[in-house]
Amino acid sequence: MAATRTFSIIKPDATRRNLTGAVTKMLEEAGLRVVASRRIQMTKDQAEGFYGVHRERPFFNDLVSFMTSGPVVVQVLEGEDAVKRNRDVMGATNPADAAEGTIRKAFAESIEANSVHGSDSDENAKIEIDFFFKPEEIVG
Ligand code: IDP
Ligand code: MG
Repeated sequence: MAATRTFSIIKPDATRRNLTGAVTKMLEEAGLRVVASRRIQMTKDQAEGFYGVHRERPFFNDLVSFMTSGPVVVQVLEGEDAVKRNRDVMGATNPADAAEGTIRKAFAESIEANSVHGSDSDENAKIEIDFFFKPEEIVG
């Protein structure tokens, strides 16, 4: 099967605890390759745009505040069935439900501060990658 791409964010709760390397190691051990990476301070506009699908959810404003509360690392990951592979190693949204061996089980602080984002479909992966990266910034 051909390699595909997905989009990942190491969230502020993880960068604050200096877990960028630890999270990336788990992604790599799951068979994903970092083909683009940038550490940024997300603006309110960026966070609102990125999470636009959640605009009507009760936690939207808190989520935007959280995602702009510190640096994040935006990454493009490549591997076989990358979207599913990444979702599997991330674990459930709520760390209380996350399986052993997943990033959220190991590191997440709460259902909100859950250490990582990962695209949920190939379509959204493309949209999310394009939101943060130019084609020439992705080197596989
Ligand atoms: P996902 O990140 O596992 O795909 P989504 O439902 O897409 O989960 O939610 C996006 C993000 O919004 C979550 O990762 C988490 O940071 C936050 N979030 C989701 N549900 C809740 C909630 O019930 N309370 C607070 N924050 C939430
Ligand atoms: Mg999601």
